[in-house]
Amino acid sequence: MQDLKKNNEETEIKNEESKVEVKEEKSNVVEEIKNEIKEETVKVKIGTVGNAVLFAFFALVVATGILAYYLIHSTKDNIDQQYSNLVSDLAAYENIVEEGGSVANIIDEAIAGTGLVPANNTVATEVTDDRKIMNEELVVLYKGLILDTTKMDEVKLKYIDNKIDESDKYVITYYSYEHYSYKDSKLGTFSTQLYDGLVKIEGVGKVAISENYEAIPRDVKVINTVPSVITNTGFTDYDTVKTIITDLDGNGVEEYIVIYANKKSGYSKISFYDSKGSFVDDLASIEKSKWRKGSNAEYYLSIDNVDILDVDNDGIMELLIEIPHATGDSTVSLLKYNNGKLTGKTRIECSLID
Ligand SMILES: [Ca+2]
Ligand SMILES: [Ca+2]
Repeated sequence: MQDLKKNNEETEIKNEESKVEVKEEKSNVVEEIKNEIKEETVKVKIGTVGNAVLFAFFALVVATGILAYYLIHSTKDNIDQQYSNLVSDLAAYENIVEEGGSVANIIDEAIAGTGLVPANNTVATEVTDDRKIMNEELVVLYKGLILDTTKMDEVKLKYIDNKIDESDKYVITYYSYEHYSYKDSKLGTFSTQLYDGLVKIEGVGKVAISENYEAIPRDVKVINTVPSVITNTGFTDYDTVKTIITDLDGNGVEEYIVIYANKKSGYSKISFYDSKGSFVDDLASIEKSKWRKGSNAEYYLSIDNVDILDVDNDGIMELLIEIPHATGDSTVSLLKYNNGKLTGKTRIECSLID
């Protein structure tokens, strides 16, 4: 009995031991599983961090791409703008090309004009207005040549040296006048033709002014006779007579410029009369003996030799008398009539003989 009890106890002890072992095994398995789960968690965490870095990298690549695209396109627009400015400026330099000027110089000058070197877009779109500001003085052109209007005298018309002069300042918008009235406003450009290496301005009217003001503020009329207020009867000898009637000085009464020619004697003349019809002075004349020799061409002073407009913006319309010369280059006699006084060169005897 004792033995049986002992055996049972031993068996129980063994069972207990085996239970403990099982428990320990279970515990170990649980620990292993836990460890495995932990490892997985760490892996998953590492994987999440990796994805975030990858995403950030991808985003950076995309952002860099967008930035590069923007920069390329904005730079391209910038270059396109500057290129078109360069092309338009180069057009103004085509005369230099004809002269055989160096292309490098042309490009240098064109770039200097556009401000291309600093990569910004400061090139003004209102180029003509900017250039107008550059001109300290009014520019007046007569048949595309520069007319100095600072003094009342017979003045020589000046060609433009587009290699030396600040020639860009002449490539501007001009307000043109023809036949005693305003014509239009247009950009004047250098002539493609050269005159002893010099140029003139093309694309503008007979008289062109750089500033926009009313150069013909009062009506200018032309009649094919001598008005009755002029009592001088000497005109009966002349075949053609034209009278320009206008209030030059703006004092409310009109003055008279009479142009007349005798086709038989070959004599023609331009004379000035005041508002009372009194003779003031002869402005210019030419006689047959001064016509071009060896030529059948007849020459009479005509209304084409006379222009009337305010060339110095003082409200008084000046007289512009074109004086022909044997060389072919005309001069212009500028005269101003104000307060009953005529200033300028009068009684000019024209000659077409060398
Ligand atoms: Ca007057
Ligand atoms: Ca004037």
